[in-house]
Amino acid sequence: MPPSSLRVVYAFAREMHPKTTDIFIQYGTAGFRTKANLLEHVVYRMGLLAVIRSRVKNGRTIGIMITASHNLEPDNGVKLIDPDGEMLEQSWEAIATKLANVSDNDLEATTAEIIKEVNANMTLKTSIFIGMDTRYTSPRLAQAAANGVMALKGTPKEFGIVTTPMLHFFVKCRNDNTYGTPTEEGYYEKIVGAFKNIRQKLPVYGNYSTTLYVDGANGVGGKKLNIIKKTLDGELDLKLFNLGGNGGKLNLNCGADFVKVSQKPPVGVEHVPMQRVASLDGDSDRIVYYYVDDKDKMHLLDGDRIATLLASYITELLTASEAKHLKLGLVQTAYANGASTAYITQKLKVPVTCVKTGVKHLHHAALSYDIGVYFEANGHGTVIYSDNAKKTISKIAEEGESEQRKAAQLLLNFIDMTNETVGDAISDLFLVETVLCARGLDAEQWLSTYDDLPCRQVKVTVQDRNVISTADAERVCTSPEGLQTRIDELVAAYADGRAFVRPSGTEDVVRVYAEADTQQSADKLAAEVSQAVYDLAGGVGNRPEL
Ligand code: G16
Repeated sequence: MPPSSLRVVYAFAREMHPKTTDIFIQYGTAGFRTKANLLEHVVYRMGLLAVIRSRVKNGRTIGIMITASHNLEPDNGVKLIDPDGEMLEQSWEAIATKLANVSDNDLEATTAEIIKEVNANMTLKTSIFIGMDTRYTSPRLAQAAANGVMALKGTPKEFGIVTTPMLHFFVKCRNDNTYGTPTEEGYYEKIVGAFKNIRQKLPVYGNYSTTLYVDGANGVGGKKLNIIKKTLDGELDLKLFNLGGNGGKLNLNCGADFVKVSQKPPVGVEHVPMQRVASLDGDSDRIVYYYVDDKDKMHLLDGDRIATLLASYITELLTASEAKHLKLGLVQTAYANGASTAYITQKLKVPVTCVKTGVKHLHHAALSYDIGVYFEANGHGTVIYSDNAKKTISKIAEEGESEQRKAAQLLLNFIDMTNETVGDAISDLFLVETVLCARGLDAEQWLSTYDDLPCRQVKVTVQDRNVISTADAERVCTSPEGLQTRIDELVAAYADGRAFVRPSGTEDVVRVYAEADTQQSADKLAAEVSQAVYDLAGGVGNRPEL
């Protein structure tokens, strides 16, 4: 593409997607996120960037997802998906931020500069996959993305309303046809097909019940499960709630983030004592489980629980198939409950790596294992298998002794059921249900594997959350001065106390996490640390109360 044709980039911007705000926006934990009405020019420019990125990657397909995932309805967001279905390479986040923030007048020149800097061959043909969540602002933003793609002579392919992990899957399949077919049907065929396959081999027994309640967060995941439900032939009896009708608002008092952070059951879900419930988030990239006991107490089974359940089952199958030499490891963040880390390292004897928040960091760290299980406590995670692991397991499934072969075949189904590109609530749901079924467990038995330390997570609003810097996988606060010393003093007063603070990359808040030996202590520690943040990091509004 000769530089003169970049004029259309400016023309499109000025006529259709002008930059109407001077508010600086940054590529955060999972792309750009803010109020939907501030995003149109950003999304248009991400359409441009997706084409440039694709051309740097020899014309391989790139994805653009319009979603603000767990955020409330007025927000929206955009993130780019790299050719293997993973999050955008981190070194490109700064480029994305630069392009998002230049004035319309500088857009043409900046686009030309970026093309030169990354050495993109602008003559290559390219297709860009675009998906969106159910927000009413998403169609308009998806159109802006498509216009950005066309402005640089790329071909947009729009998938309409899909879950975020589905779009990651489509991108991967488009660039690697051994992984699957890049359509919604292809996704169901692979993931749900593997679940049905494995269920033929694992009869229901023990305390496991095939009835599962689901909180769809009034988002896209519940709608897709409604399609899947009809094909399950009784293998799993899904009772779906919060599907977006009856005035239910996206992620409002429901969904995985609400359940995890507030430690309360969602509204809109029928309560049946001891019934296992899976709670998804708005774009279905996260899942947590819970049940309410006969005394109305809610018990949470979060991402840490899912990680330990999957890691222990995979370990069991590796042992049975005599592929123990494959190195399995688990990746967590600072939010992981201390009791889960102790259980994984001491009981399961599985190595653990701790990294910064954001699946991009977890995914990257998990690649260093033959089999990497990664989960954030908030329910965002998956399992990834190296080529070596897949080859070894396939070989045993074909050539091993009878018992080894059986275990390896189960593992192959398990791999097929996994969306390895990113955390996927639907795929994770089928993985969890498989393990619970294989072990004959109900939710209470699942919970009994270890006792969580009581914890509390809260948000503090400050003038500028970027005044907070952290180190050591966000476990240490390096600025503002004095804050970490204050946190250390506060933590020292509690048995099993631990606390950290970090700026959110998806909301305009500082997050505070605390755990201690009792819920009362965890709550108090979280409140004290919140006050320290408010005092030392420029709190706005009311000072948090003890
Ligand atoms: C996104 C990221 C997650 C992260 C979460 C919260 O989730 O994909 O990795 O844990 O945001 O991030 P932060 O604490 O920086 O706001 P989702 O489900 O919103 O896409």
